[in-house]
Amino acid sequence: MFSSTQSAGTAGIDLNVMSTWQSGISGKGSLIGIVDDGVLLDHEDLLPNVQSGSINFLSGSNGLSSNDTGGSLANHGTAVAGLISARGGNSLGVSGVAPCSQFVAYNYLSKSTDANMTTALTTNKDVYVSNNSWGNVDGSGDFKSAPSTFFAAITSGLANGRDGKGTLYVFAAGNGAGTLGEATNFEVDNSNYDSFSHHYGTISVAGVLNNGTRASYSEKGANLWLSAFTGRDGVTNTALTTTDNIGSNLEWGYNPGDGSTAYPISTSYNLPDLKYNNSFNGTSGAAPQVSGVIALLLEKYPNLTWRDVKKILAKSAKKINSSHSSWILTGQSYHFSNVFGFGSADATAAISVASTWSTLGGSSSLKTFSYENSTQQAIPTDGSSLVLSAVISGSGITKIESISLEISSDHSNPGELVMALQASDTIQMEIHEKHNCYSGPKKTLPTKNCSSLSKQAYSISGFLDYPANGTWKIEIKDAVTGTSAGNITYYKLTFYGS
Ligand SMILES: [Ca+2]
Ligand SMILES: [Ca+2]
Ligand SMILES: [Ca+2]
Repeated sequence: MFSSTQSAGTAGIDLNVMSTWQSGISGKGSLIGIVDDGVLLDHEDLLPNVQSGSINFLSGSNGLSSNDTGGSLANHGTAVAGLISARGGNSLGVSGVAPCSQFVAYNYLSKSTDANMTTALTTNKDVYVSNNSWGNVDGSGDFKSAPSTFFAAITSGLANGRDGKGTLYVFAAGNGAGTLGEATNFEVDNSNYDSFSHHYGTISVAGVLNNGTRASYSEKGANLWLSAFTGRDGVTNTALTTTDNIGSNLEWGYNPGDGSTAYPISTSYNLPDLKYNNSFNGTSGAAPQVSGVIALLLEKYPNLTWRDVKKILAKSAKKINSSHSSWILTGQSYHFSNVFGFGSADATAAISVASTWSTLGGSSSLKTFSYENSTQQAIPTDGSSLVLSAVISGSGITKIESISLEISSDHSNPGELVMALQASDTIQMEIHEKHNCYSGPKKTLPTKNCSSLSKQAYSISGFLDYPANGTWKIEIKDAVTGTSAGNITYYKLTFYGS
């Protein structure tokens, strides 16, 4: 998180928290909701920041139980919690990004009913930031839905959290781009294919290594908002150091004391203190850093709405790996990449941008405008593009904050399609790429046709601050020529903004 005192990594490739901490900002008063498999609440370096109100869906109990909110199931959430809210300055273990923030934990992933999800995401309206280092199962390449209760819960929390200023929902982008060790040009999942990742109000976080390059597993997506730091296996590549779950015989967590780690690959080295591990990784490790940065920002400026925070984070993000071919300079002067989002989170820059900020308002003043078209337009079989147009006028939206695109097609294998959304100024954002789908979350399994596009939704972040009025073009190409290509039967654009 802070690069210059570490032996590995590139100086300046970090969250830029030091001057924020030195100015006395540590997340005090910011409440985090950790939606995960469970958190070891009485961990020595977490307990000082535990707030009452955690829910254990397995036992039905509220509050701090004797040991944790998930027993051996609390491995992942305990690591996530430490990255945000391990207490700093206590001469123990580690420090989270927001070392004096407080948190409540919900072990939804250990009993994942829709009702529990809604509870975990919305029951405590005082939650500033809801951290969600989870999504649908990675690595099959297929479109994965989320229940309507999910979208309702997020929409409700944006509108009703923090007295109408909104809870911030941070999500891991997903680890299904490939598997560890694969070339970075091997794409399976895209973050947008997972419906948990593309609500217009959420913040999807990609993972980069400590030299600013993409973590090979981190999913691309037009829906990405930010990046933060993560690692590999902790052996040949640096991984994240954080709090670790312990059991009655200290056998739990990613550092169970037997020289192995549970995820993603085994390693022969970890820390001697089994209450901490140095092998956590994935976009699950990146998202909590953004949650921590938001906790710092909201301590200093608690009146910012969820919309303010999202735009401040985009404006203050750091362009990393600046020669990467994915970077686009938009017509509104943002740098955007479908690998890195607007860039890596920068705490000190965010607080600086916020110091002169005029509020956008919350959900109640958010404008939406939709255009839809039921149609029957053939996708060419010769590799040329079908271009669908949407001429928008009278939207009343002069500054877009997010775009949602829904598409239906009778194409038998939409994995063959390449799709992009183009604004009036001809800047294009890639929203779907040619990829294989597998019969399970492993590329060694047989391939299959990807499931059909039935009002499949994609979220597009990069047209931030564009006017909605104008001519939008959706370009669709079948990258596997000669075979039947099918038709586009429906498309809908929804603009959110002010
Ligand atoms: Ca500590
Ligand atoms: Ca995924
Ligand atoms: Ca352990």
